[in-house]
Amino acid sequence: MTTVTVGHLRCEYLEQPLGIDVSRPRLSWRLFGDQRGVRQTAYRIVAAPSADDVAAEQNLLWDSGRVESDQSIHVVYDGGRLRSRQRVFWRVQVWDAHGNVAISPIAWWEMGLLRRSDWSASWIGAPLVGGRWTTIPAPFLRRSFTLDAPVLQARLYITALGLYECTINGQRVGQDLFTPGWTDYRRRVQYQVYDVTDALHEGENVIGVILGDGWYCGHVAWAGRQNYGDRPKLLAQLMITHSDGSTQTVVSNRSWRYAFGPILESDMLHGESYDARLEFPGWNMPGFDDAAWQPVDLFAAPDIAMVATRGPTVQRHEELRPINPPTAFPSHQVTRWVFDMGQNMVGWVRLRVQGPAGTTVTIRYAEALNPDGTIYTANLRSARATDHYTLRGDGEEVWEPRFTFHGFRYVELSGYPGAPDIDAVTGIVVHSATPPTGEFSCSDPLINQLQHNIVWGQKGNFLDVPTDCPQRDERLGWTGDAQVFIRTAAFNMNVAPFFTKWTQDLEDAQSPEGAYPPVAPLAGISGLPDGGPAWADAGIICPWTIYLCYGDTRLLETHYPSMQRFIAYLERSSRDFIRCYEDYPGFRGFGDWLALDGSGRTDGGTAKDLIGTAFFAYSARLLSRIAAILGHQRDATRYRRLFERVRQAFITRYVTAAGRVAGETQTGYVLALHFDLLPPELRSAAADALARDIRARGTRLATGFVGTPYLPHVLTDAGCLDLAYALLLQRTWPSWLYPVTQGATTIWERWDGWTHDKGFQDPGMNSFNHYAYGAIGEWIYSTIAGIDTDPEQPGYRHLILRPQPGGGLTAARAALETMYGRAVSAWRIDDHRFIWEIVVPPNTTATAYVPALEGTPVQESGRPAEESEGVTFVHRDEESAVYRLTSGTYTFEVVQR
Ligand code: RAM
Repeated sequence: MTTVTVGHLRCEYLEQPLGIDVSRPRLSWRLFGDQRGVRQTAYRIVAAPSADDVAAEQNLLWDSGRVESDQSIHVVYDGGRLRSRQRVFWRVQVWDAHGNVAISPIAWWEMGLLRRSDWSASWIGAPLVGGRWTTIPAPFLRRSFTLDAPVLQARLYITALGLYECTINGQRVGQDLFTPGWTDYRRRVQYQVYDVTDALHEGENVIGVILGDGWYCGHVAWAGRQNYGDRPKLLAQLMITHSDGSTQTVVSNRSWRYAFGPILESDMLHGESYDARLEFPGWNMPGFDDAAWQPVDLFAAPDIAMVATRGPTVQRHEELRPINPPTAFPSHQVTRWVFDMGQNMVGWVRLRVQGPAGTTVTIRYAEALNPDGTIYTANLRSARATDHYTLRGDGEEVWEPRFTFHGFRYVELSGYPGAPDIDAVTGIVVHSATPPTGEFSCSDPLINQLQHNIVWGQKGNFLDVPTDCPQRDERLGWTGDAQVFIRTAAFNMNVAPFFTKWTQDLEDAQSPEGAYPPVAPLAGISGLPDGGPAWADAGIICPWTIYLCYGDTRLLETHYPSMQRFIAYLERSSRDFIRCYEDYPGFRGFGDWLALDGSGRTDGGTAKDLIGTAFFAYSARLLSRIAAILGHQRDATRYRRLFERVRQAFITRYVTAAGRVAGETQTGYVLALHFDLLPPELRSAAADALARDIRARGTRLATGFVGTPYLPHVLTDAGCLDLAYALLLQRTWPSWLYPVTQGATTIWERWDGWTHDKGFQDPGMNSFNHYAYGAIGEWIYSTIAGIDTDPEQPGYRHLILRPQPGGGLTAARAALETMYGRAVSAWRIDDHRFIWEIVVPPNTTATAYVPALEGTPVQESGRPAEESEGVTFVHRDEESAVYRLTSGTYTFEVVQR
């Protein structure tokens, strides 16, 4: 007897999303069943205005009918046109290959405000204070209103230019931080939707909002304040349906009042200052007398797109306790107390303090310590990263900032009344709510710590946009960094909605000529319209990677015209297919950023035109594949030809007849090999040259941001698995494990951010939380543990399971929550036996490469593999026995000689 169930219903990747604006949302579900070979053969979706209608199959907005198909993700809603605020209920029925039928529970999604005319609210705020470089107090806004009848349902549609925190009757609305999120506010702003039915009651109610500067008018990088606008503004629309069917709308308008209160300044980079003596108790509750508050200013509606929130919002996640009581650094003026959170984290601390009114506690944040144990802040550049709290003086006070964040491991308190104990500070970790999907561990604790550091680098830098770093005056959506790390990110967490939002930021930032910028959202700081090779190419690589990992064709479709403009721009701006040629008048790129062989500077390393041409070829080839996937055959052929031409230009210009690549840098070889830019007969000579260079450096890499991510893959594909492992296991710098041996808890920006002989690198650019080099994570998952997807059947529809043990590891295990369910690959070497446990998610298949020397028998769950249910023998070579698997759990075993 086999059974199968269906559930885990998702709409646009989300569980019951409230307020989406996708006119044809995509629906996904999962099949569940323990037995092998769970496979959907048909489905039927019904959608209706209520759950009862769905159950009774009446009043349907959509009935897909029975569709003979194994598709269970991204099925496009094809029913009646969706209106603003409409909630759609749906369920799916599936048939499997054994004739089982299953029906899912009922789920829903709800539409947001689809038209501009749905908004009757006005933009409001406080009068202008502050200028380009002066931080300002946060306005508190309130409005009291009366409800005459019980509330059946209420929705709050809300956004700001700046940041907002909203309360209704004193209760915070939602869990989201830094809303409405960062977009290029000159073009687009997101709004959020909340179900606030339970927060309202008959009688007097109060909506209270605090506005922060955020990215809109606070400091962004080194550019000063007011990059998008001069002061924060609010737009809020509360739409209430009473139980008698009547409706009432409360909107932001002239009737609101404001006051400046306890938040004296709040800035993303510099921190927050709060004077608790200036609080107005009860300001956001009914019964408060706001006679002393002033009427708000009204602003014209900006001419920008108002869109529903696409990506995950930032939320609070774990809380960290310092690992030791604080160390005191007394001086004649003040005692500084330094706490170690034990982890380089992003967020802030919750302060606990008791003392006389008017006492100010200063909180500073740092990633590292000076040799004397005081905090090291030189690398924060102009970011003050300091919070101030001034006490009310009425017993224990607990405080957290609202509109700032810091990247830190160490916290310094000064001005603290008395001696703080270990619980005076608690670390609050915040990041975009990208659900964890991957786990990796192995028999080497240093690699496990590396994986931990990669994950923490991701947490700290996925803060609404993918940022380079979270601590200094930068924190920008650097395109190159994002491109380099995206594949690793997609193992660790579900980043599909996160990048759906950010690829739009990237398109918004595209220049009229078609160039993609170095940072997105654009913040007017770089002055560069073109990010250059490996940075600008994020515009193609990122959507492509989301397609690979989540089967998301729509993202490709959405950005296809933009990608075409980019390739056209490259065609126009290159000379004889050489991109960023030597006397190119535009920006030639960042080179192999931070490589230790001089790349990125003019005096050595991998040439910028070589990198440019290699990425031109790669992007053209990806676009050719994308065109084919989208059914644009003519385009596919055209981009394929373009790739061939650029490839030929690369060979002519950079490759010798002996397989040497110009400059003979590691990154030069890596790009030529990885992007298939060599005549086939020269590949092994090139790989040999690469391997020789690595060995000549004492088994060390010399690659920067551009070459490093591909390096281990190139070595593995060239048959140099041992060398790839040796590089990974290298403990002296430059290497991934050197920082680990020095106690790092995140990935460093530089291979030599700190070394035992030189100390700290140049404080002008030395982040200890920069995920780019964490891109090794991709190799760790796909090669050590051996989980990968098949580009021909993306989204892990067909898994490639191919662990390649080495480096003396005796075990490795990875699990990945795919769109179809959980995949696992866990191997161990036990008494000369290789034992490999696999889970293939329902409705998928896998190709498993069992590492077995020729002639060695392979067992699966105790019997010869080829006789096992769900296992089909494919072929054997000297290294592995290859099987095709249906879904289910398997244990392979093979004796190793
Ligand atoms: C640095 C950023 C980023 C990198 C650029 C080129 O300032 O930190 O990591 O992409 O420069």
